[in-house]
Amino acid sequence: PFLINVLKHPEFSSGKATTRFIDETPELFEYSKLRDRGNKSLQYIGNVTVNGFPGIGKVEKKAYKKPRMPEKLILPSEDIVYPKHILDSDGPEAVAQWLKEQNSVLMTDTTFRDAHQSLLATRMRSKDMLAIAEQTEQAIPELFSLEMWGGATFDVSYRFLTEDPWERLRKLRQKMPNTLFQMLFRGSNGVGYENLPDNVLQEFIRLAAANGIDVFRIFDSLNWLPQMEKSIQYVRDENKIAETAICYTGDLNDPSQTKYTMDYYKRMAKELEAMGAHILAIKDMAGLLKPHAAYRLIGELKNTVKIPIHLHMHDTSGNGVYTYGAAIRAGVDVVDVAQSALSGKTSQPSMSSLYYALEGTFHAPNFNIQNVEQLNRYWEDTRKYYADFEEGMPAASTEVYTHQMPGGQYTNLKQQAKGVGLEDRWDDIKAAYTVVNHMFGDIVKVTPSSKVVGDMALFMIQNDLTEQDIYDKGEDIDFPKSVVSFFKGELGRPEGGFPKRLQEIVLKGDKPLEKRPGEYKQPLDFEKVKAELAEHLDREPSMEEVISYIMYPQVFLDYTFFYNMYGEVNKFDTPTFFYGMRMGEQIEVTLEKGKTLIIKLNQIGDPDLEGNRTLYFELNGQGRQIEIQDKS
Ligand code: 3PY
Ligand code: ZN
Repeated sequence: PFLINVLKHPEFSSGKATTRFIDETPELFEYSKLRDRGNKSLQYIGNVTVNGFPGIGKVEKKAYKKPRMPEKLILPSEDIVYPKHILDSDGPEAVAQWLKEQNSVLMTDTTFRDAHQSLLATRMRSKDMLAIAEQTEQAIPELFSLEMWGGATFDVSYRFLTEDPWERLRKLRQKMPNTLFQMLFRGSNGVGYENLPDNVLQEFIRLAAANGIDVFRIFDSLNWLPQMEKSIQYVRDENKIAETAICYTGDLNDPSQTKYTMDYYKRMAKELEAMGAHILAIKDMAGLLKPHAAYRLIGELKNTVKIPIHLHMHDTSGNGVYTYGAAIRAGVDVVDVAQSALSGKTSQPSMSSLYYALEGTFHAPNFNIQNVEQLNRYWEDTRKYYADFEEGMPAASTEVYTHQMPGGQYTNLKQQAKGVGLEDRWDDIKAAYTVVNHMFGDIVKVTPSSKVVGDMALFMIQNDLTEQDIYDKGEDIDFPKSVVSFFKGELGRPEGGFPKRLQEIVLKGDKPLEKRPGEYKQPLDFEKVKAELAEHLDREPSMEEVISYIMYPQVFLDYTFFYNMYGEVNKFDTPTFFYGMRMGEQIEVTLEKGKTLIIKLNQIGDPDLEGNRTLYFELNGQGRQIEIQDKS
């Protein structure tokens, strides 16, 4: 098609064209580029229409209503104070000081990160966030921050959504210039599952800050402080907010609790403050903090440290708002909530429920509830797109107090179990999870330590092994890689050390690390990696791409391969992205301002002998046929 355009071009046919003709006539390239983009889009739609989306399979596309948008937002008053402005002008300490001066409890909205990670297998697409981003900033300018990056969203966006997470960050930043952006950072594991060299952590934090992150919630999956120290320093070096988290586990008020006691939390809080934390977070990733324990914990911590306290929890048990109420009475400064439509169960408690629970009280949060109800309608409608990823629990479940599984892991482990045909053994897997936690010495369970416990639980059920079998036959057992790595000390050290006997069984004579894993790692040579990646990409990569490739080499390469094949699939509306098109349907895809593809699917042919089907499309009015292999 490109050559045909050249031949038809008036300058070419008049004989005036020179060898520089092609260089000097860019509209030909534009035209051929748009055609190419159109073809790639049809390939994607054709494929997902015929073969379905990974993890969902072939499902008939439903007719969705366009999500309701806010229509009557009360806009922020002129004198509103945005913590983002305080950070940018006066630095992180000033934000911490400002937080402590507020009577109203502040809120972090997790809808764009943890809420969908914990309810919808992290599958929320940027397009659905961007569509409501500006209105979110207008509707709730009183937010402390918006959690919208990090945790599992980083690799999932490459892996399953063919989206660049950096682009998500930059685009949201453009639409929400006045809101503090918060991310979840897994200490020495960055946004991955394994220890990274220190210079990689540093470069990642530098880039995240440069692209728009303001608040870094740093945690370690075993609450081991040496794994957090470097990250805290790197965030401070960027003049951003280092929010350091203590992961909450067990039950503070249980008289038999010997490890995770009030003294334990107080000691950690003091050490984190001394390391330079601007804010202390209590990260209750499973939702185990009961109301009376919350009152006690927050009250005592307020008397222990000077920095403000931010409470994060999951509403798995259904007690979330009650726990928040107690924590707020004890003086907590910020709590994490989600828009109602994406709240509750394994997600965070609802922002609006909390509003009504506290209405009229001294610490009541300050925001316009009618604005929030309007945002919520958008999320009610948008959540429907993701119905096929709703693998979670159907209602609140107090079993979490027994198995202690983090909200973000629940759906993932269930998927993992399904993947190995153990879906029917879910109750047994939960029970094994409890047993494994006990065998490991009652550890903090959060990514990636929670994955180790989950892998081991699944492994025991899969191989019909009891706890006793592990001790009796352990020498002959090939343990999952993550379990070996844990006992080797590659995630750091759990409180109270490793259970010696099990460690010996798992390591089979290998010696555990004596120091922080990062100390064994050489700084990575970025120039070398960059050159390697340039070979793969056939162009100079950005530093963001280099760092993504370092953390997720195969995932990143698969993403670029897929992107080259199908183009900007992030521009499709979500139902089309997951379900393709119905026969006779017409959609519009805006690639950029002034460049819209109008796509109509007229017919799907029967498969030929090789299983190929021809799909008959119209692309901007012109007939197009695409051949797709039917893999069913
Ligand atoms: C993550 O690390 O992704 C988490 O959400 C941990 O709670
Ligand atoms: Zn969480």
